[in-house]
Amino acid sequence: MKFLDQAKIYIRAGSGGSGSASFRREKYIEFGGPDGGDGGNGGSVIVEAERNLNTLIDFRYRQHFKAESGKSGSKKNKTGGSGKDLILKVPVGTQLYEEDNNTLIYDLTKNKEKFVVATGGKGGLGNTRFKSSTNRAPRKKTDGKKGEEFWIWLQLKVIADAGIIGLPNAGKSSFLSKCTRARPKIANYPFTTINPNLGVLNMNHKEIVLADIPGLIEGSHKGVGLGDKFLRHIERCKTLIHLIDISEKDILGNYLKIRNELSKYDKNILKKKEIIIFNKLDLIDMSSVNEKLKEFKNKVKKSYEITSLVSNQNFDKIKKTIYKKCI
Ligand SMILES: Nc1nc2c(ncn2[C@@H]2O[C@H](COP(=O)(O)OP(=O)(O)O)[C@@H](O)[C@H]2O)c(=O)[nH]1
Ligand SMILES: [Mg+2]
Repeated sequence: MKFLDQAKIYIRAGSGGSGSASFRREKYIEFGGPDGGDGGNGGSVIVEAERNLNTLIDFRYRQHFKAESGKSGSKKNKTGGSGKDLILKVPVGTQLYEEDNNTLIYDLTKNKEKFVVATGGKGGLGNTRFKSSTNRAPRKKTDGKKGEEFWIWLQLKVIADAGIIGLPNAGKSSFLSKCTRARPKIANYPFTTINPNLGVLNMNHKEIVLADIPGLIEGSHKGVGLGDKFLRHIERCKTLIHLIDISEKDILGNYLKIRNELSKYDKNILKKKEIIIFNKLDLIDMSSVNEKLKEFKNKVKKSYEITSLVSNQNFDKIKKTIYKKCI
């Protein structure tokens, strides 16, 4: 499976460059003074959130990340160059944990947000710094400080205004691509989606971030199918868009199956705002649609929308509902 929503990496900030011990040598001056410059500071390791990324897969192939060290100082009081910072790009919603994978260091929740995880070491002092009235020719200089280094865990928990949930094949990915410019994989077999895809719905000058949460199935809280990996992403969505294929035999059962899975993972998820959408109206005749909806309405006293993603039926109305529940 390609999707990776946690990764352990080793980061090392650059060390400071050492100070220089040097003396001026000029042709007609017999004893030149000290002129050793300071070392440059080491580069830091900085983590930056990037909306266009949606997995931590890059961190599976590479585990060690090191920022550049500072350069040593040199004669003529030249300070060494600073080491370059290393910037690690991660998806928005990535949390940084200490090596125990339990103590939160930082939560990157906004696009372009940056956090310095490991600070580079300060550069050492050149011998010029140690000149005094009693010591005019100091040989003393100091080394740069070491940069910070340690293991950390990255954990991705997608943040979206609405998470699109439902059984495999309900039309979640199709729905995302209808609402936004995201282009998730769409196919007529379960589990085509293995990354939570994000898309932005633009309405009334507002941006609503939608996440296509891959197939939840019965037992997914126990790790069956791909589902449990993704349940954690739902935690941070404000609203749930629950898609149900109306052409399926037991639409009420299908609805309850997903709700049941959510509640087993975390009861609080059931308190989130909900938009129920019946999809694939084009596949069955109107009289059976009405019959099925009547039964559903009797048991679940909630409002719902109906559509066909093939014919775009009611789509403007659905977008307005999303806007109302998400903004
Ligand atoms: N006939 C019909 N097919 C649909 C509709 N919406 C989605 N599909 C098809 O159902 C299949 C599964 O859709 P997909 O978006 O991949 O479902 P997901 O597994 O929930 O992401 C694809 O073949 C879609 O083309 C619809 O309203 N009507
Ligand atoms: Mg899909």
